[in-house]
Amino acid sequence: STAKSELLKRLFDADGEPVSGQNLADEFGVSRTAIWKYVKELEQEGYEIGTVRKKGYYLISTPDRVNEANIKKYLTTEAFGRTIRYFESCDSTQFIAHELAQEGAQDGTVVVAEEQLTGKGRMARPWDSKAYKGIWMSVITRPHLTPQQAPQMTLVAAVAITRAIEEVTGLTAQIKWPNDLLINQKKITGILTELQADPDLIKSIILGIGINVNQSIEEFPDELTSIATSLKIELGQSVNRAKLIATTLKYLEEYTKLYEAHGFSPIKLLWESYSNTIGRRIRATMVNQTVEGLAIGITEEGMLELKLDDGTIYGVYSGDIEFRK
Ligand code: BTX
Repeated sequence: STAKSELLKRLFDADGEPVSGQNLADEFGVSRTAIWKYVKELEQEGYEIGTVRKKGYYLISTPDRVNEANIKKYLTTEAFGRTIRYFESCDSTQFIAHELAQEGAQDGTVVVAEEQLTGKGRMARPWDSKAYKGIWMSVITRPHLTPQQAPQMTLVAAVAITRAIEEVTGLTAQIKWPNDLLINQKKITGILTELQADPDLIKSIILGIGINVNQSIEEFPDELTSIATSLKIELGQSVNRAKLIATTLKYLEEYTKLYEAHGFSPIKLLWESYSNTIGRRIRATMVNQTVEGLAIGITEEGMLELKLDDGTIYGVYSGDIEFRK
């Protein structure tokens, strides 16, 4: 309601000083109870509001939200994030992004939620997406790439997110092929790349990005406490999610353009500089087989190259890897 947003504006303008509920009620032509109800609603939305007896209400803090206005404060991109669809709660931003892409959403459209009820990882695995604690977003991209070049967008996103985390927090994540970012060996980010394409034409690539930002360790489910971490845990202080989203979109746009214009080589260099995978002995589990060998590099196709014990070179196109001694 307009009275509610006017109330909020007055609280802002008062800069922490109390604002009389009675005066506001008189001015807006509503009851004091109505003012009190608006205050309660604002508290529901995450504003912290204090009361001083006989003096009125004062603003303690504004909510940390990843809504359009907060993201756009930091946004410097041309296309990415220029259209933002924001949800307090949803099943999965990925589902919504697929629908929007089908309906013709423009390149760089972002779907972001405070909470996902059924966030998903690869192969329908669940992705824990606690309310207000992380970045749960899907970016609809329409790059000029062939379907063969699409899977490498996961690596483009991994590099972009690593750069953004570095810029905003000073922390350096390591990329574990193909789609995990780790800090201190624990998962900080997951990326899910999905395609809408005809056999020879990409319609859209939907980049699902999950970043653990402000969870404390107790806020992860038990089964994740030994494998997951958040930026707050690693840094010892909270991180501004809206700023991290805007910075991620900046690098995502920059590196997508770089990939379109100059192919995979420059991305490959960046990726290798952040990777913890090359030079390690790993086991790769694919749909119908498992191989073990030394990770020697990634190819122009984003495939992981393993040197097996018999000396043959084996390309892993998709799958999960674990490090071996
Ligand atoms: P993944 O299959 O590589 O990883 C999923 C696995 O990661 C799970 O099986 C679990 O072990 C672990 N895991 C689950 N939740 C978390 C978490 N919050 N932090 C660390 N580890 C976790 C990774 O898939 C791709 C994830 C993409 C998530 C984004 S969020 C926005 C978009 N919407 C959506 O539903 N998914 C994407």
